[in-house]
Amino acid sequence: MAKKINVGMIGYSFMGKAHTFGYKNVGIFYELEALPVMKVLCGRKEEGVSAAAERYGWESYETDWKKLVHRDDIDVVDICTPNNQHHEIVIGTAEAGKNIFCEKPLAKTLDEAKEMLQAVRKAGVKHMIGFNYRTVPAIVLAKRLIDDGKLGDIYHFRGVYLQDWIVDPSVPLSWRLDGEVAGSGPLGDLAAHTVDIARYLLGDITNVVANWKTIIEERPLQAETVKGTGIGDVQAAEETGKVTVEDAVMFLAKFANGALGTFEATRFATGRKNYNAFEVNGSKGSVRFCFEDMNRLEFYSREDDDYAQGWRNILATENVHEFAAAWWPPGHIIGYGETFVNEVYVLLDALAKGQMPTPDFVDGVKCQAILEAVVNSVKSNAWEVVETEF
Ligand code: SOE
Repeated sequence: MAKKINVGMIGYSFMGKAHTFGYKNVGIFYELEALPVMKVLCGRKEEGVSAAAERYGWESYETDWKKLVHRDDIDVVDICTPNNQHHEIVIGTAEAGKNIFCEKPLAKTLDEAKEMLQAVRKAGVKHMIGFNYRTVPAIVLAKRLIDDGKLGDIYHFRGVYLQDWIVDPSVPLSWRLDGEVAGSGPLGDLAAHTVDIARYLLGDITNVVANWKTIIEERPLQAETVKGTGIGDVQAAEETGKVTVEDAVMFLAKFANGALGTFEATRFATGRKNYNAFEVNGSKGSVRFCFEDMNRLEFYSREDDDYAQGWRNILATENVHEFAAAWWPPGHIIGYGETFVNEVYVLLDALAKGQMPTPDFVDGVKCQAILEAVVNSVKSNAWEVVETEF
């Protein structure tokens, strides 16, 4: 009989649904040393969280996260709340001696993130941060090609994360547009992913210089969250409020390995829905990826015969492609939800073996340090050094 890992999850909207999808499906596709038990779902509104617990398949519900984290029958706490709650809940959970899986971005500020890392280190608990795109087979393939030297010396990383869900001025002020709750706009929500992918592929970033803009400064307040799966599914009120985050951000970066980086994140790229894309150029070749075609990686090699050089389009669904082997036969592609199943497998496999999952809170803090340097650069209008030792 496989061991069990008892999970308590805090938050049940978009990321809560995605993580639940992970726990419910991981045992179908992965041989696990320990199976997850979806013990308790936590949310502030009893009516909402009780209905979600029943629909999603959680054994029970709780409205007080402090009670959840102190339950003896919980082994790991999964934090899927808005960003402003991560700091308090992580510290309280670490003090309760529980392992932690926290959604990105780790925190609203670098100081908060450092305190969270200190708390989990002091408590000696395992910790993972939810950079789900690290489990996309095509992105893992990009890393394998780079690490195997197929691109040669790396010159450029070029990453964009483009959405357009708030280009309409009538879209209300949901929490992702409130600086007090989110900490930043597309910088923490989207560029955090691109920064993590860049670090996963090429290593640390040492300097940045940035620019950002709030394009629509006043929006209707949110009246209520309407049923639906979209992150922008909210009802507009009569009153309006100020947008207190950037709508679009761009920055240049220097990598420790000498590569040059360009980053862009916006929710005003009209027509782009979840356009999480990057290109890496090196002395021997290049790779290019776009999440809107997530099963494919484009690869160019100067080592091909000169008459045969061109962009190859690799379908990363073969057993030889990490994470792909767990899924369907070659060519039966996977989607966004499956990245959370892969991520939950990484978490549960590490916990069952008593190991630290990857990416962990050090990755979260290093990402936060880059985001913070971007904020500082917008203020100073100059290049900023990124803290890289934690
Ligand atoms: C909203 O922009 C969002 O849901 C992000 O919060 C997620 O991290 C990203 O994966 C998809 O878009």
